[in-house]
Amino acid sequence: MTSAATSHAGQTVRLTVGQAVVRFLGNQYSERDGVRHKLFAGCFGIFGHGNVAGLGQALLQAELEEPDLLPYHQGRNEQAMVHIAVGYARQKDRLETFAVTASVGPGSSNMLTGAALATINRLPVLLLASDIFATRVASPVLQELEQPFGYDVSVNDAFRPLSRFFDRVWRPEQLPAALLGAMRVLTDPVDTGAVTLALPEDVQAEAWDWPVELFAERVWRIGRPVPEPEVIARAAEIIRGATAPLIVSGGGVTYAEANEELRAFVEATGIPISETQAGKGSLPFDHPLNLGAIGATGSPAANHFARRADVVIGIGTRYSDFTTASKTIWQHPDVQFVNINVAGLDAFKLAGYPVVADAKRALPALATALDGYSTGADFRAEVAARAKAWDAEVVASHHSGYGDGHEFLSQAEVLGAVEGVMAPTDVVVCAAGSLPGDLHGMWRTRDRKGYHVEYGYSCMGYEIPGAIGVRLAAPDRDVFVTVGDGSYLMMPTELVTAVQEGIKIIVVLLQNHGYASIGALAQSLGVQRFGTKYRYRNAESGRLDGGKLPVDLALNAESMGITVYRCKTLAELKNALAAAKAGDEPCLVHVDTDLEFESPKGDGWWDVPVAQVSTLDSTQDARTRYEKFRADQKPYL
Ligand SMILES: Cc1ncc(C[n+]2csc(CCOP(=O)(O)OP(=O)(O)O)c2C)c(N)n1
Ligand SMILES: [Mg+2]
Repeated sequence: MTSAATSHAGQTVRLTVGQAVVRFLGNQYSERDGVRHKLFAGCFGIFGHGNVAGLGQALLQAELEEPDLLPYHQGRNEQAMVHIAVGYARQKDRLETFAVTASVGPGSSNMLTGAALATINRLPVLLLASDIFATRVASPVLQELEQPFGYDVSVNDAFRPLSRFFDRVWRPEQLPAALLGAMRVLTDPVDTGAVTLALPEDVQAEAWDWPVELFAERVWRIGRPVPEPEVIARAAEIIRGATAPLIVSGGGVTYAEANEELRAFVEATGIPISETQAGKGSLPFDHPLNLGAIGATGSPAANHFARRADVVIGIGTRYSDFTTASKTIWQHPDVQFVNINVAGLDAFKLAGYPVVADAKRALPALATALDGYSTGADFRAEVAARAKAWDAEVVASHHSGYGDGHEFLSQAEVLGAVEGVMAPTDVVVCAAGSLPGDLHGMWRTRDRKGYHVEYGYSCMGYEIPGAIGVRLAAPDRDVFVTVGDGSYLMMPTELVTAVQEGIKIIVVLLQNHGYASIGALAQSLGVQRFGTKYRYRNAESGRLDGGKLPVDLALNAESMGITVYRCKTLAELKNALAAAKAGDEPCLVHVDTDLEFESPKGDGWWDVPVAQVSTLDSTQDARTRYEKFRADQKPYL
């Protein structure tokens, strides 16, 4: 949806395709609820052949002549630049984002993982992938992948299944339609995700006479589809029949900025909420009707009510396997689902009754239709009591004194210390490892934008760049990144970007010399922590079970110019975190933690198949356990 541009009929302006892209992007706006936002905060880029003389030249010219049009930022790794854009877009509730430009071949294909991540999380990012010559005179060029079956194929075709919109601009005339299509998808809450424009390197530098109106300011209205009254009436009828209803609150609640509508709905009806990873923070953790995390990493409180629920109201959730505990979490024989979602794909899941609408519009309508309905006082009291009991367990784990009796601190103690220093509106960022599970289950979120765990793709390496995006979007909030040593090693590169731009992120690096998460998973699946510890190859056994590797990640971080605090004790950690919070610069707090410590958690299951036959006892035992859990699975439709 776009408002009309002012008429410049007949006038043209001669620009390269690269210059036209920059000028166009700098003039796009989004609008929701009457508030206008510049759609692109800027463009991240790493140059090489393919974009240096096209988009690179255009960005330089803009920086010198019109610095606010589309400010350029440098990244170290193309995947990381996409993560920055994703972190930014999520913090901005999908109303604003960044563009990312990369060079031909590896520069562009490095963005593939970021594209998948953005699309899975339904977050808008614009990827400007450089492509091989349209003219093909000099083919094959450096970094061109040749296919014997078709000369028009390049590595960028791999973006097609990962993007919600893909177009390759072989000719300048194709550019206006490609740009408008890209904006339509980026600003559509149903379709949004990675949008990729593949721009051949010769075309980027080619001049064209563009109609002036292409560059007029355009405002893309982000709509709020309203529910049909008949649909609301039927949804209310289903809910009225419930004695133990439960809401599953997903990321869509927050993206729709429907948190207050959700609060009003639950307070009027007494229906408790449970939260997915993206939905964490839908309500403050201590709201008496917030049961906290649901599913495989859910709290015992939420999972208890999930098992009992006769009507489940999914709001803005895509019902991932972590949310449904691989479809074991619903145990009521007649459980029914009512799903409020802008996306039909999600609204129809679990054979639910679909309310295809915006949560901010649907919730008040449903509350009105449910006038007079409320869960019982005993039910509400039990909700509050179970939530409180779990919170007491969480707080106890923060103060367990584990580190006093062991070589290293426990992860729960570290999380308690981090939470202790944070203001309610500060943001915790994470993505992969054992931390997301602990954070989902245990983090005491106090603000609707205070929790940012990327768990659609759970991509190791998202943490640091994602946090940079969050901080760029919310400079008034301190951003604490919790990252394991494995994820850190995948992508520490953007520490350099944080230093370069003076972006204050506080990285808390938990060094446990391996993969606590996959180690525990492997053990539960009968695979004995195989391949999950960072150990020397042992000359005697021939296996990777020698001494610890002498990696010093604190030194590694220091070498990138960031201030580093090394902590061994809880007291040192608390001091370091306080200093980090008080400072203005990015910094990294390095702390050793126990690889085999397991935080308190609920009993949610996650379906990861176990070998059906094996010569190992550990695997056979795991298979027996696996089959028991599988019997609880409700393979709904
Ligand atoms: C890019 C990527 N590769 C592999 C995985 C699978 N994986 C999930 S967690 C994990 C280990 C994480 O290790 P670390 O960051 O040290 O955290 P810890 O498990 O020790 O808490 C792996 C390999 C992933 N999520 N992302
Ligand atoms: Mg680790």
